[in-house]
Amino acid sequence: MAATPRARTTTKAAPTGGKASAKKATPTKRGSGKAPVDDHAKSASGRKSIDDTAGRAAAAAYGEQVSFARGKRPSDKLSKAELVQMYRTMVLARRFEELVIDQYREGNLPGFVHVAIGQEAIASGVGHALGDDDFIGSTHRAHAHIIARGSNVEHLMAEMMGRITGVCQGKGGSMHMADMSRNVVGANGVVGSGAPMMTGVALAQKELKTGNVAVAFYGDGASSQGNVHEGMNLAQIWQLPILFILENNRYAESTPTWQTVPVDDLTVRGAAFGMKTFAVDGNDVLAVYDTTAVAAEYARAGNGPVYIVAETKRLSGHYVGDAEVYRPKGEAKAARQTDPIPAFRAQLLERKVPERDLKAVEAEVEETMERAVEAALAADFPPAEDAMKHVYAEYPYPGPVLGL
Ligand SMILES: Cc1ncc(C[n+]2csc(CCOP(=O)(O)OP(=O)(O)O)c2C)c(N)n1
Ligand SMILES: [Mg+2]
Repeated sequence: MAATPRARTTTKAAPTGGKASAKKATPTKRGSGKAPVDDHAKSASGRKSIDDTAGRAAAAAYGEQVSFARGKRPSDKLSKAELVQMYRTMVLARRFEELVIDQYREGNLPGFVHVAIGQEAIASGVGHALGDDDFIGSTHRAHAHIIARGSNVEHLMAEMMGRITGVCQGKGGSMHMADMSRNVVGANGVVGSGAPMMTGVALAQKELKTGNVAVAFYGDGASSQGNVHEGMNLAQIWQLPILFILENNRYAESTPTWQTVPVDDLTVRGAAFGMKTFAVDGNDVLAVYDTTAVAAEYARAGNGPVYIVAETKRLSGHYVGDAEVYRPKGEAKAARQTDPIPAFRAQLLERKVPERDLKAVEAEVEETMERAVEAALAADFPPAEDAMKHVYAEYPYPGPVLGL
């Protein structure tokens, strides 16, 4: 995986969050980073008993989109090669998960699997805006996040299949894979637990003065979990270098968000902690990149945490095998119109990236993934006598521990 650009931009986010006087976001045109209109508003307006006017007012002040003067977006500095790498990350994550679905159906992949098809722009935009030494903590839907950190897809696929060549020697599987060689502290089966976990990682970065930031991904469902609120609260109290990135796909399993969250605009949850908060179109990879770059620079400079709400759509079921009977008619088809991969491909062509370069990337990803599946299928399972190894940390820990 090619190196990602290190986004230590000096571009200022405007306006600054947390001020009631904050100016609303300006961009409106396509690709400008404006978060999409809430297409679930109809469902949400069916809720009569909760008046969220106050929440909306607060969100108007806090949930800004980052706006930039002409030519000042961090992504303006990306070379064509870097843009193509961002595209490759998205295509790689998509193909990885398509093959995961195939292998699951073939019976080669045990456990319970969640894919993030449709959400790749968030993974790629965040992954490419971070530095190599930054940390991420993910969720039960982690593959794309980890791939965007540059983890080896052969080892990830082997992990999915419980093989000894896996990134955790086949003992983690989809929901518990970690890759400390890429500062991936872990996927997580316990919804919301990435927030307090990464708050701890961020505390370590602050104490050790590493200059690194921690990123905690979580979903709209997780945003109601107590542990998320505890993590955000402590991070703000201690002014830690952490980005809380909420991927708002508007479902928790089969339950639409409007049935479980009493506010329509989730940015208000950052406002509750007085936290700098951004809203972004999570299907626009460059907008995600820009927002993350600004947020990471802010947190890295010691200004405290940033909360980012990225609107997106899950184009697959909650888990592989989900019949999705809970989806309103036509929703899945409509969602496919906003698929971030063809959208970014079109944007690259508009920016005069030659189509042959994109085709070459697509072919290379295909080959890479075919090889990864073959290698995983050919690898051994870990020996039974290793079952109790690596359950508890061994001291002295062989490292690496948080970059020490
Ligand atoms: C603490 C905990 N509660 C419940 C679950 C069951 N569960 C797994 S995924 C999920 C939905 C999470 O929704 P969201 O946070 O929006 O993430 P998404 O699945 O949309 O990516 C739930 C409730 C769990 N794994 N852990
Ligand atoms: Mg969700």
